[in-house]
Amino acid sequence: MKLYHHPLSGHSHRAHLFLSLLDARYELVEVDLAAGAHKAPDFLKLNPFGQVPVLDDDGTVIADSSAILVYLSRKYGRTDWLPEEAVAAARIQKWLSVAAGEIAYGPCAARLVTVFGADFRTQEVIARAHRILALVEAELSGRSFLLGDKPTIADVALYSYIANAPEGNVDTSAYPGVGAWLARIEALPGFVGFRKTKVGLAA
Ligand SMILES: N[C@@H](CCC(=O)N[C@@H](CS)C(=O)NCC(=O)O)C(=O)O
Repeated sequence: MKLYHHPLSGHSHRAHLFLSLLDARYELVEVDLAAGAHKAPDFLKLNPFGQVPVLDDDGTVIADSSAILVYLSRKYGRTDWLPEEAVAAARIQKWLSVAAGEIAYGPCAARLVTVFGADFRTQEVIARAHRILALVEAELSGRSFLLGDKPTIADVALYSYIANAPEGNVDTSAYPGVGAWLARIEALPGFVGFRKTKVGLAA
C-alpha cells in the first residue's frame, strides 16, 4: 500500500498513524505541496480534489482521511477500531464528522495560519478550537478514549490536530483530560508521532 502524504499535514498523519497502529505494510510517498505537486495532472488522476492523504492499495484508490480510516478498519476486519454495532458505529461517525468540521475549522485552521501563513481570522479559529477542546474534555470525563475503554478510529481522527494545537497558538493547558488522552494514544503499540513545528506556543 502507498500513502501519499505530507509530513506537516495532520489529515495525512491520521492515515499514517492508523497504518502504523495496525502494523500494516505501507510505503510513504511524500507529495511536495509547496511545489504544487498535489495539483499536477498525475496526482489529480488519483484525487481530483488535489489533496493529501490518498491511499493506493494495489490500484484501489481511497482519498480523504476519514475514508481511509474506515477502509483500513474494514479491509483488516478490525471491528475493535470500527465496530459494526449500530450505536457505536454512529458515535464513531459523529467524531469523524467533528474531525472534518470543528477540528478542521478550529485547531487545524489555527495551525495553518502559523505553519503555512493561511489567511484565516486568527481569533475566530482559536476560539473555535477552544470550543471543541472543551467538548472533547467533557466527553473524556470518566473514560480513557472517546468511546470508552478502548481506542477506536474516532481517537485516531481527532489526535493529530489536537496534539499539535499549541503550534496554532491554542493553549491546551486548561484541558488535563485531553492531555491524558493524548498520552494514552502516544503509548499505544505502533504509535507514530506527528512532526512538530516550532511556531506559535510551541516556538
Ligand atoms: N477532507 C480531506 C481534507 C484533506 C486536506 O485538507 N488536506 C490538505 C493538507 S492537510 C491539502 O491537501 N490541502 C491542499 C489543498 O486543499 O489544496 C481529508 O480528510 O483528507
